[in-house]
Amino acid sequence: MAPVKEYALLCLENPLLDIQAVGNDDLLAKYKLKANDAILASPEHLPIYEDLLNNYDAKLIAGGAAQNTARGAQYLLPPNSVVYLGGVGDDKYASILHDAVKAAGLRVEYRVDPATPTGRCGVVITGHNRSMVTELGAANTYALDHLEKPEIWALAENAEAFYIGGYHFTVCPPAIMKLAHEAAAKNKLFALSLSAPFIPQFFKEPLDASAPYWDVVIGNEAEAAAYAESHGLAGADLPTIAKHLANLPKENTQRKRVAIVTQGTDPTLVAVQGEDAVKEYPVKPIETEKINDTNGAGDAFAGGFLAGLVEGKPLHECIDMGQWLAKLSIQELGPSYPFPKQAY
Ligand code: 26A
Repeated sequence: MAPVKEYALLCLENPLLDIQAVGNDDLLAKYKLKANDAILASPEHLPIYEDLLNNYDAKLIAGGAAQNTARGAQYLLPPNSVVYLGGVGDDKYASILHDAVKAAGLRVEYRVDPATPTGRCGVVITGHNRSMVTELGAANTYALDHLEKPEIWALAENAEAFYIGGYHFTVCPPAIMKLAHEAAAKNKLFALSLSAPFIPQFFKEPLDASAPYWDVVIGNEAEAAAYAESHGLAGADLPTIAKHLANLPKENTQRKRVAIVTQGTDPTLVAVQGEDAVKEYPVKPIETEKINDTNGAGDAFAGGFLAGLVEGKPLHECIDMGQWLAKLSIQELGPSYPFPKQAY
């Protein structure tokens, strides 16, 4: 296997601090939340952060979906393999994020907006479900000026693979497209997560503009179903949706697109552009008592999967690495990975 180039993987999205607690149906009802969802906070949601901290013994945990993925990929790769971009404020929450990524060996290049607080995500755990309410704060003021700084763009030019959290479509589609064009022009890998049902529902236009550039697209069952619904495929089964995603028109014809649909404990579905069969990969079994919480399981899967791709591993092994890291992550509190490090 070829050695991994320094900072071969560059990730972009929204750095957030998770305020995570075990909740109950009353708490969900109070803020009109679904048990398993991810939304942007409206004004009526804003008291939830203090509520979680004061009344539910919430923990502060480094989050932001693609930042979790970046930490996950770095977990499996040699030191200095992954760099992550996003926007934060100049506050206590940003320093908690800095400490967490430092411990994980992840390099971050944050755009600092001193006028806006670091973004927060309230995470309400009920059983194996998690409901997330995000106030993006400074993550929302990320802008192209940061990506275009010579020292930051040099990182993009150096990278061999990009991973975009789809949540970033709510923030700065031009930055996503700039990386997409760089990838296609130089035959680099461009991977995207659908992130949440509301992305294909409400951010269809920028999502679709990026679609021709996807070499890899990852979503869970709810995100795939939401994509289908907003693209005239309502009610299609998951293998059909995976196949549809894999075979959308593609800009860079030197790579075949891979579409992955995860579905919790059910098998991971993998469709490859131009191939008839949609393959199923059963997930790694785990005893229910060992599951701490499933928040971040999908991010961990993407992290393991991307680490495999960056190392040039065959597809089936990349899937296995994703499933392995997801299994480790759900045994931790929040979107975290065990320390000391376990070897794959
Ligand atoms: C724009 N939104 C809503 C978001 C997020 C988000 N990350 C970026 N943008 N909403 C929730 N998350 C993160 O998802 C992780 C679990 O997959 C949370 O911070 C959490 O760590």
